[in-house]
Amino acid sequence: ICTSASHQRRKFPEDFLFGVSTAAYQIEGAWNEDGKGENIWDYGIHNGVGNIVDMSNGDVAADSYHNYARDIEMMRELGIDVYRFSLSWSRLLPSGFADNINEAGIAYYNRLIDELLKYNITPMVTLYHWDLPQKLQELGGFANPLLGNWFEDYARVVFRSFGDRVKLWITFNEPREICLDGYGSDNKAPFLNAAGIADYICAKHLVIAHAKAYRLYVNEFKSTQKGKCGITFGVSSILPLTDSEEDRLAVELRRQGDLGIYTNPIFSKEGGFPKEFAERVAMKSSEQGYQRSRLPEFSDKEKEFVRGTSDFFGVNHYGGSFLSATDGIDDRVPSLNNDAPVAYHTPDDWPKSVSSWLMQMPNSLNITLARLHADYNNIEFYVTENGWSTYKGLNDDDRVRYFRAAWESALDAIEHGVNLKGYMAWSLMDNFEWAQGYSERFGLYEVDFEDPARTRTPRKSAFIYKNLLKTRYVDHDYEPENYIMSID
Ligand code: GBH
Repeated sequence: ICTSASHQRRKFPEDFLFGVSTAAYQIEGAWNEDGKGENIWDYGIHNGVGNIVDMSNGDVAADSYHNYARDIEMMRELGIDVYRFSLSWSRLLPSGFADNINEAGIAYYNRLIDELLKYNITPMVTLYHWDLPQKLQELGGFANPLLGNWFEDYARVVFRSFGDRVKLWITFNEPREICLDGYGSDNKAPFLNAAGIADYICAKHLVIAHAKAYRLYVNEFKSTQKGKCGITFGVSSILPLTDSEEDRLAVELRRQGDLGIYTNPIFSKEGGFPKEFAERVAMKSSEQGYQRSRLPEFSDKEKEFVRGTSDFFGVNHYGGSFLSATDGIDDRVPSLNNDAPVAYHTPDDWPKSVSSWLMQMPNSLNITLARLHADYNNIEFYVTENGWSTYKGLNDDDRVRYFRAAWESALDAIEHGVNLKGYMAWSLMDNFEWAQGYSERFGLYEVDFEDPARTRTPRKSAFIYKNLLKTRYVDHDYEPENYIMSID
């Protein structure tokens, strides 16, 4: 049993990488500058397809296209080791295809990468954080089986342009959110809302696209560039509400539908979609009158092609809940909720963020990592996002409370034997929070979105994170002396 006193002196390993995360559409702005093409968020919001709570968009966002030097100054203030950011596909390839490479886009990311390296900050680069070129969406996007070829061609341009300096690659950020939120609902671009069908088609094409990029890296770049290529999933802690067999089975089936359909093809021994979930969707589809399962199949050749194609497992973790079995009759037909129905429960005493979905579950990061470690043993993990939302304001004590608990939980996971290599806070600064616009803030630094200069100011949590990075243990009593930030 660890008392809180002994917790205080548990240190993160010397080679553990600390960082911060961002994503292109959420911070860059400059949506149509210097030859950038339109992406699905530009298109969806400008044409009134997407529903953003505050009617905002990412046209300017934190304007990091112009403010990247200040962003890097903030990273130096914090003392981070690694910066995870994403590339805008349509800034590099305006049509989505590699026929026309936008040199200004290449130059922007060169400036960013070179400035990071100048200060010994390691870039970790995500190729896709939700902003597909609109031209490719018009061809079906992730519903088109050729998506894998388009992604491979894009990845080749990226590896060739930046791989001499970038050694940590992530193909996709959060497959489930891409497919379930973008194709199976109208919460995210392309706002397709074809539940129980398009989300499953997307899942198959996405993992194949991931594997194509990974194999391209291995075959054409890895021996000279010597980097690693992985993928990042959004993983919540989901636990059965009771120890009844029904609750336990309902959670396991749902876990397959939420996560396993993306992770199993890549990380499991047998490959392909998880068996029980595939059987369930096949059965439901037949009951519903479909001539074949709504969940596509993998051929043996495809299974082989996708299996084992990741050097590490990226985890975006925020929170969790208790799940119970339910009959699903209130859900849309077809849908994931109907195929694998569950009801969500969160105790009243869990602290609430300002995001409806995000509550502070005790020891949640360790619960998530321990389970993944058990399922996919010997894999290297990075926590590629972890964070808490507030309204604007610099005194973010509840973010501090959340982070301290998460860091203790990360230390628990390391103690437990999880091969955790690094941790990245979401986010460096406030940004365009997708359907929530600018109404919810995740930043260590506040951004003034009314100010044309998009001034950034450190929150209390920034000082606390800085202290963690300096001491490498969680000091629960630490209070910043003054609120003046500087580069040490
Ligand atoms: C991350 O996803 C994203 O990678 C990042 O871009 C984002 O800014 C960050 O979260 C904070 O939100 O509205 O009830 O349907 C986190 C996982 C899963 C959280 C989907 C929001 C929507 C819940 N996300 N979820 S709901």
